[in-house]
Parts: sequence; structure tokens; C-alpha cells
Amino acid sequence: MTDFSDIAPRLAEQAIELPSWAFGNSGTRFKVFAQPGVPRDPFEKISDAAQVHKLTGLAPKVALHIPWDKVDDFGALARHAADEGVALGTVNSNTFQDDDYKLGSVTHRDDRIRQKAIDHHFECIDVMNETGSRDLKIWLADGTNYPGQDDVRGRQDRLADSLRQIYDRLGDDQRLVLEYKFFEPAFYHTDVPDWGTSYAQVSALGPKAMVCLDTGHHAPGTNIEFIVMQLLRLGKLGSFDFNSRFYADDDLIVGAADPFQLFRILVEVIRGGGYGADSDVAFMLDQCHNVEDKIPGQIRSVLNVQEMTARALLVDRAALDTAQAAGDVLGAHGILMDAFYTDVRPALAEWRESRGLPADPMRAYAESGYGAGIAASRVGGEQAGWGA
Ligand code: LRH
Ligand code: MN
Ligand code: MN
Repeated sequence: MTDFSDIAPRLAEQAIELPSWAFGNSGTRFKVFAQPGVPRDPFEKISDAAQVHKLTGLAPKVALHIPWDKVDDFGALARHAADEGVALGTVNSNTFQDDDYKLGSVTHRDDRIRQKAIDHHFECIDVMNETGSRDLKIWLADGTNYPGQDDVRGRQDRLADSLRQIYDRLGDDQRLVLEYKFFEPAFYHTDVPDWGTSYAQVSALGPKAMVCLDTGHHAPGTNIEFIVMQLLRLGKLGSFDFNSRFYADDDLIVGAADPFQLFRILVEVIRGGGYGADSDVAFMLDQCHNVEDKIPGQIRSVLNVQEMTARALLVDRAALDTAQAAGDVLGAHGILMDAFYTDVRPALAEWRESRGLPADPMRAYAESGYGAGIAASRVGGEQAGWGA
């Protein structure tokens, strides 16, 4: 069995990007529960995200969603982030909250509407130029509800053309990541339902276009780690949106529903070279905290990712290779499970302390008074959240 001290240096390579929208109010279509102290603007969202990094050392970047995080001066937002000890990360486009996009955005038959959606992505690239962000993340709500509603082939062709125009606007150091999802808000078909469609579209574009894998966007029972393996093998895994789910796109705390699945995904990430300083794969969270407190919710998530990363790093690869080559089914399986069942929490607490971080970030946050402080000071004003 690999020893924790052997893998400890690799833990310092972990960098997770937090979603700005996790800090605003969110809910389901039944109810959005308001929380005291929730940010009133993008600057306050960044300040809250920075608390997570301050206490865990794991989350140096914050992803933006446009127009939710639209500000007059993105340079000022980037400077504010730097003052708080973090940086701005991925820019997410949003073509799912405008009446014009009811029947589609970059796949729309109406040239005016399609151009509007393409222009929105150009605007996002302008934002990236100001913030210094590398990645433009595109998730499309485009799809249909009924068989025969539209010509799915024509939509795919328009998607390809729109993506080409967006791709051609990217700078040399910028990337486009295309996120897939098999349902919702469209229920019969979506225009980018699966990794294969995303892969086909981004492969046609070129080397700066990659696939984004949101762990909540698959049919129940899907072997997600197999997809991770395949995309890494093909050199096209650009980023993750981590969250967990019991039923649909639940956007729950990472590792809450199925820690073993998170472990299996991270084993393939490490096996395929997708982890660490040499990798370009972006580890993002995409979560909505509907009933739990936002900042500790994010702290819990990044700690869960770290914990499963440590366990995945503990897999004794040499012993596993030997067992696999010998056809030792139970031996190989046992080696993987030994790593999964290793409780790394005490070792991680020590590792944190050795780096000047609190041994227990959840407790440190509770004792910091930050939550009470924002609840008292952020009174009034428009609260910014998912959909604001
Ligand atoms: C779509 C999605 C996508 C959006 C985010 C708010 O379900 O996962 O990443 O940008 O939720
Ligand atoms: Mn997502
Ligand atoms: Mn989602």
C-alpha cells in the first residue's frame, strides 16, 4: 500500500475553481430560500469564495457566469479578486434566460436570434480578455420537447457553424469547453446531449476546443469514469463541473451522494494524467446550495474532492498492474478498494496544519465570525443569485 507521506507533495497541486453562483440564493422551481448575508453583487460573491480558499488552500479561482456577474469594470473585479487572494477563472455563457431563446439559441432557425446568441459569446470573450480568463464554457439549453418539433439535423449543422464563429474569436491562449447534458430544460432531445456529440463538435473546431463533463448530466447508472478515461485518452477532456446527484441534475455537494463514484472518477483522472500541475484539466464545482449555508457548503465540497483525490493517489499502481496482468480479478479489485477504504482525514488535517491552514476548515469557518458579519452588514439591496 502506498504511504500518505509519498503522496502528500502531490496534494499541493490541487486547484479547484468555485462557481460564483454557488454563493447567491438558489432553489428549485418550487421555492428559492433566501439566506441572510447572501452577496448583493459579484464583488461580494468573490469575497465569499475567497473565504473557502483562505481556509482550505484548495480553491484559488472563481468562475463567472455572464450576465449574472456582469459589472461595469471587469478589470476592477479581477483586482478585487487578487486583493482577496484569488483569481477569476472560467467565463460561463448564458443563453437560457431570454425569451428570444425559447426555441433555441446558437441552433435557432432565425438568423437574428442565432446571431444574438453568437454575439453573446463574443461578449464573453471580451470579458475573458479583461479578466485574463482562459476558458469559455458553453452549456446550451437548446433542444426540443416533442418528436417532430424541429429538424434535429439542421440544428446540429447550425450549432457547428455557430461554434466555429465563436471558436475563431478565441485568443491563442484561450479555450472553449462544450458542456453536454442529456435532458432539461428540453425533454425530448437536447442539441448537445452526450460526450460523443460534444466530442464530435469540438473535434471539428480544433485544438483549443474541449469537452466539459458535468457529473450531474448523465443518465442514472452511467459509468462516468469510463467517459473520463476515454476523453483523457483522446486528449479532449477540458474541464469538470463537479456536483453530486441522487435523481436528476441535483447540483448537490460533491461526493455527498456517491463518494465511491467520486473516487472512481479521480482514479481515472490520475491514471490519465488529468491531475496536477502538468495538466490542463480544470476542476470546477457547479453546485447550488438550496437549504445549506453557501460558504461552508463549498468548503465541504472542496474537502471532499481533496479527500477522494488523496485516496485515489494512494492506489498502489505497481501492485495493481501486476494483479491485472496476472488476471487476478479479486486481487486487483482488492487493491483498489484498499485505497478507497483508507481514512485519510487525520493525515489531511496534519497536512493542512503543516501548511499553516486550519486542521478543520469547517470549524474554523464557524468560529471565524464571517457568516455573522455578512449577515449583519449586507442588509438591503438586490440579492444576486442563480437567475438574478
Ligand atoms: C446546466 C449547468 C450549466 C450552467 C449551470 C448553471 O445545468 O450545469 O453548467 O451554466 O448549470
Ligand atoms: Mn454545469
Ligand atoms: Mn447542470
